Amino acid sequence: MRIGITCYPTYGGSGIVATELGLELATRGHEVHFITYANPIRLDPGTPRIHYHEVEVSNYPLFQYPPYCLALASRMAEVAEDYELDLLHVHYAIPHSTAAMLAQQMLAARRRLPFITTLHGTDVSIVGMDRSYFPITKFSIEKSDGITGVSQDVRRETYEVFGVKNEIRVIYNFVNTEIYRPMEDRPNDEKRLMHISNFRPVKRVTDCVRILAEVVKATPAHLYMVGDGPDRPEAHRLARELGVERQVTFLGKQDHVERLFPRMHVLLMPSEMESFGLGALEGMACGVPPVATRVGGLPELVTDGVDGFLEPVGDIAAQSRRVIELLTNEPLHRTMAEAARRTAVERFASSLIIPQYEKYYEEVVANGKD
Ligand code: GMT
Repeated sequence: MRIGITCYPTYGGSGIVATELGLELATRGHEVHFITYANPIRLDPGTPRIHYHEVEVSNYPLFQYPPYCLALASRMAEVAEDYELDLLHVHYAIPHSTAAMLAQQMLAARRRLPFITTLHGTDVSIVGMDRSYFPITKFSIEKSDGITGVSQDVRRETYEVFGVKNEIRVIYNFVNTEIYRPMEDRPNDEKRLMHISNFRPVKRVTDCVRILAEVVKATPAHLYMVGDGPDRPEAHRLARELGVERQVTFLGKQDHVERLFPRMHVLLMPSEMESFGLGALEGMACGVPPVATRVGGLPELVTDGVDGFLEPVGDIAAQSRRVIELLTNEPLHRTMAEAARRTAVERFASSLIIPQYEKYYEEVVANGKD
C-alpha cells in the first residue's frame, strides 16, 4: 500500500510510535510518506520506501498564529495526489485529524482518500477537553474513516469524553524485540535506575528524584534521567536539595535508547497519567522491570508483581520499597526481568502488532468501495 503518515516529529511517544510504524511498514514492502514539519526523530531518511515531505508554514507578519493546520492539509492533499496514496494515517487528533479531513474534502471530486486517526491519550484527556478544541476534535474523530486507540483505556476515555459512536479499534503500542533486547551480561558495577520522558508535569519527574533519595538510604544506586522538558530544572534543583546530585545524571535527549536500556536495572515511571507507557515497554523488552503507577493503560501492559510493579500515583514510599526490593533481591530481579522480556515478546512485539495495522488499513480502504 501507499500510506501517508503524519505525527509530531519531535520527542514524544506518539511521534515515536508513528515513526517506528512507518519503518516497520516499509520493511514489509509498503511505500510510506511522512508528511510532517520536521524529519521525525528515529527516522533515517535514506531508508528504502520511506519518503519525507516537509510541511512549510509561512510566517506572514499578519499571522499572529501561523496556520499550520492549513499548510498541513494542503501538503497532505498534494502528496496524496502526486503519489496516489491509498490512505492517510494520522497520529494525535489535534490538529492532524482535522487537516486530514480537509485534505480528504479537497480531493473528494477526484478520488477517495480515507484517513485513520490514532488516539494516543493526551489528545483526548488534555487537549480534547479544552473547550476551545473540543468541538473540532470530536467532529474530526467522528469523520475519520477509522479510529484506533493505543489501549483499552484510551478507547474507554474517548467514548466517555466525546460520546462518539464510531468503532474504536484498540491496537497496542509495539516494540521491535530484535532491536530492543537484553544484554548478555548487564554491567553490575552499580545499580542503575532510569527515567525517560519529555519532563512534562504529567510525568512527575521530581518523584524520580525523591524515590532515588529514599532508595540510597537502603542501597547504593544511580539515577539516569533521559530526555528533556519543562520540569528538568526543578528535578535538578531537588536533587541538590536532597543531597543526591552526585547520584543523578541528566543525559538529555538520546537517539539510541535501545543502547541505554539494557544497561539499566529498573525503569521509573511515576506518571500522573499514561495512556500506554511506551518507555516502559521498551525497557521491558530489554529486560528492565518497571516500577510504575497504576494509571491509564499501564495495567494493560504491566502485570503487577509479575513483570513489574504498579503503585499509586505520588506514593513515594511504596515505589521506593519496590525499587529497593528489586535492587537487593537478585533472584526476584532476574525473574521479573525475564517476565518483562517475555511480555514484550509475546504480547507487544512489532511482528504481532504491525499486521493488525495492515489488516485495519485493508478494511478501511475496502469499506469505501461498497
Ligand atoms: O507521554 C507524553 O507526554 C507524550 C505522549 C505523546 O502523545 O507523544 O505520549 C502518549 O502517547 C504514547 C504513545 O502512544 C504513550 O505511550 C504515552 O503513554 C502517552 N502519554 C500519556 O498518556 C501521558
